[in-house]
Amino acid sequence: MDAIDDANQLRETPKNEVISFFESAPLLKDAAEIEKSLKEFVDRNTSSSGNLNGKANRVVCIASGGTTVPLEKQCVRYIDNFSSGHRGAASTEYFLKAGYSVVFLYRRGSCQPFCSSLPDDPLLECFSVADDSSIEVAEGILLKLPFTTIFEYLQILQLISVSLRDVGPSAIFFLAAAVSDFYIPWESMALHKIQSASGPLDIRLAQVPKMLSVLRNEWAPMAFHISFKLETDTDILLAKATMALKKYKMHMVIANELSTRKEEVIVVTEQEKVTVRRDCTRAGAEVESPLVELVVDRHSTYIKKFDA
Ligand code: PAZ
Repeated sequence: MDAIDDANQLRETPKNEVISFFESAPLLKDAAEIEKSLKEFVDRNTSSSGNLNGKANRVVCIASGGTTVPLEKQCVRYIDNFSSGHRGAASTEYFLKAGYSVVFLYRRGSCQPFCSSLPDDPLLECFSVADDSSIEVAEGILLKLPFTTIFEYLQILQLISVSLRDVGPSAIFFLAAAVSDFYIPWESMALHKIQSASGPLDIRLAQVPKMLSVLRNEWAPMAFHISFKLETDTDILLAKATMALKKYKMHMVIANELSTRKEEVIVVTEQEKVTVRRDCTRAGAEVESPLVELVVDRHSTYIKKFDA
């Protein structure tokens, strides 16, 4: 699903494409409830005395796991991608340890913080002692919002960005989710299960509008924005990451290759390209530990610019 061609990389996201994506998307269930929990969460964690987790007002939105593209409105089949959500779940743990409060926007069924090697299974949550939900309830520093489809993902991301707008430069968007590039617009989607008796299936997929630029420029213009770039061809990885940095005016693009993504990533900014590696000398060490450390450092520098 990640076949962006170079011509499209250079194209601005037309406003009408964004408007028509949201207007034609199926209504988000629980939108009012999500907005309410976001408001309470932001109020609780951005008081004058700092957040409940010790780091003055710093909040990170972590997007994790892959979005699906339904083929039918009453969905039986869908297009999916490989993302396990491990990156997002592990990073959530390190941001919490660094004193941030976290909005964890995750794919239902994907890896969860503090049990990231296990699936998101309600049964497992019954047995867990120090799991994510206990943190949310006990300390109020982790808000978990699930999505499945590309429609849900983008609608919830918009709600989050609007609710974090007043957090200004203290907010980070850490967009590790694998987001579909193509989809079937709701109005042209079959209502019922597609029948195999009709012969081979021809599907035309529309391009998902590039919401990164909308997020960066309109929804949360003061926040610190980090996107990810995944490729399987190392020869084009850095060029693609650098292009995304410029085109979407990201503060950081984290480049990774499919087969080595758990070992190393390359952090690309306007000033530097830093390779971050997992500490192989320590059993169980994860690349997300030094990665989040570096992000927190660069975020602190970013915030200072606004204090001056
Ligand atoms: O979810 P995961 O741990 O299996 O993989 C993480 C990742 C590769 C999805 C993430 O690091 C990433 O690159 N996300 C953006 C993918 C993209 O370019 O669409």
